[in-house]
Amino acid sequence: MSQRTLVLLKPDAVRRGLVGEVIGRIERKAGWSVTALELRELDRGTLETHYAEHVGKPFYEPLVAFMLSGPVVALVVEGERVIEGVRTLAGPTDPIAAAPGSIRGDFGTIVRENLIHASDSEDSAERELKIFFPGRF
Ligand code: YYY
Ligand code: MG
Repeated sequence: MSQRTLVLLKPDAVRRGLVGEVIGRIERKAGWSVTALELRELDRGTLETHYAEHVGKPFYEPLVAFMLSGPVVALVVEGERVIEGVRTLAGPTDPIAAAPGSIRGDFGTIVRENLIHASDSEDSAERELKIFFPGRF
């Protein structure tokens, strides 16, 4: 089942020069391809929409400050079961709990600075693609 998912390489990944490494892992999965890609700075409104489910939680404001701390790379990835697949490549939210071999497990230590966002379901992917690439998906 071919799908599309929204991936964000967070400001820590950009600052640390891990963009190529992370995109490389995604690109090397058989049959997957990057079909849109842009380096950009986000704004509060976009983040409030994107992270609507987390507004009001204790980690929300520090999360937004972090996501505004530098540019992100937004990309669309297409391919077989890519929604679940990119989440598997990323690993669990807490990088210390993430297995070595996963992106978060290999490169992260702090929960907030966990390098990558990936849509968590078909509904999320559809919603998030519209936020980050309006009119294109
Ligand atoms: O989908 P995922 O990114 O793995 O985690 P979410 O539970 O949706 O949280 C979004 C984002 O918020 C997470 O990637 C880091 C941050 N965060 C945090 O800073 N502290 C927490 N206790 C939970 C999440
Ligand atoms: Mg999430």
